[in-house]
Amino acid sequence: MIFVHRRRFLSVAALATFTAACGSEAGSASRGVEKLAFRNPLRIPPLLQPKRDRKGVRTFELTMQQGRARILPGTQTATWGFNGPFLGPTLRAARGDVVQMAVTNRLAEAGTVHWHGMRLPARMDGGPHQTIEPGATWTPRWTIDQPAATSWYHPHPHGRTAAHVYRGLAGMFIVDDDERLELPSRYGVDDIPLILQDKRFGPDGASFSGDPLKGTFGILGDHVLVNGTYDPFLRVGTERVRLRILNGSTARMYHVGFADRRRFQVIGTDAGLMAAPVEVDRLSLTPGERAEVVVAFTAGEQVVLRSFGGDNDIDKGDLDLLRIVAVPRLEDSPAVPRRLADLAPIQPPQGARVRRFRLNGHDAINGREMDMARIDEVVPAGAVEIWEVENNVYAHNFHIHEVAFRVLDVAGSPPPAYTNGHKDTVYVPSKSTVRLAVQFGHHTDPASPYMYHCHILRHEDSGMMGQFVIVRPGTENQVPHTLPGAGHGH
Ligand SMILES: [Cu+2]
Repeated sequence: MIFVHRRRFLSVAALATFTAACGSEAGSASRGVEKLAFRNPLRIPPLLQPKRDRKGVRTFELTMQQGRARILPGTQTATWGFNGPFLGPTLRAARGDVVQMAVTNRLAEAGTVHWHGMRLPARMDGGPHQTIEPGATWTPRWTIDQPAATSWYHPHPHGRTAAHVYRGLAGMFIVDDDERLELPSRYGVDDIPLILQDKRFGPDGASFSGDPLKGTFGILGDHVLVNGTYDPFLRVGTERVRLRILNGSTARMYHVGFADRRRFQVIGTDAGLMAAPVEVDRLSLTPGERAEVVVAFTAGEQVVLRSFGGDNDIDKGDLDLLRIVAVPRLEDSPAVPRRLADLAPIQPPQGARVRRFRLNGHDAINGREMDMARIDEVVPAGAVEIWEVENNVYAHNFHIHEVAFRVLDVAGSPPPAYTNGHKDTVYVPSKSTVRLAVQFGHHTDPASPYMYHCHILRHEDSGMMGQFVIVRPGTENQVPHTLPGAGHGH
């Protein structure tokens, strides 16, 4: 009885806190984290059309800028965005395409843009070394060479990533390949991007509030925006809809499912389609992780997509995300194919190299803070290694640039079946070790590192990050472990 009473007390207290917080939003119609009114049509980020030159190179032009966005009713919020006030357009390219990005920085401070999930040369990766000064344009170019996937892009300036992402610099990057699968694939019609981001608003909603470098995790917001839309609904006109869900938050973990507990099919993980769909009623995403799912609807129904609360400190409370409204007559959709990708599991060879990474507190790995001038690991091109990530403290996750990995086990147990595809970011629960089979690429460059880090941005910015280079096999011992001119710290 005491337990029940205490829970009731907590929920009332939480509601009171929320109501007080909302009271400061002038004219706000916010209904609290549990009861959205679903008044606003979900914004679908526009597809950015690239310019094609005579050689077929596709150039995508992105400009980082400040702006003001209408998010809460009756007010404008100061934000940052790509090619607009808030968030960025969706990039889309196919395997084999030669793409060039022309990223112009119109902010008052230096930034970078990292292509999260892209397999590319380190100098094109947009990590903390590829700084774009105010007024400058950065033009990385590479050939898309990876399976179809839902990737994304966001800044990665060392010590400033949380601030840049929180203000709104993020967008989706869809990779296609020539697989002919009968999956929903009409962008914005039956193939819907969902970028989940939690925010706190300052007085009158004039800006986002909170310090992303404070506390254990930085900011855990009380409002969840989907594609930058507050209180959103989505009307669907097909029997099945594919959702590409990206956790673009700085710290929050979502346990995504439907209010009516309906089951749906997971078809893709971070790095692409799975071998076969996995049916679930819920899936978890920590910052930076993606999932592609297919959901079935019946004509005329309405259902709420929700994040269910958990006990991992970064996932407190149930949060409504989106109401989906099916029109009275739905277009037929083919069933989800039983086989999706021709996906060989990433298999470490006998005697594979094992590397161990201990996450320390909120700001170090293996006892060392990130140092821009230090190479921590040297990996031969094409290697498959076992990386063991140990976490003896509170919630963390782990992202490795450039690679695809398979989660071998979490605290000694197999991971949930729906994560059994290729990934680049993984949750590392408190007091556990996660083992990964990591497949490295073939772009060698002993002088340009890739990053691995916790994608809780408060931790990444504080130094829970390290650097590795990929080199020609046999040359590992010739690589200097300091980078001249890289500078230390941030
Ligand atoms: Cu962390």
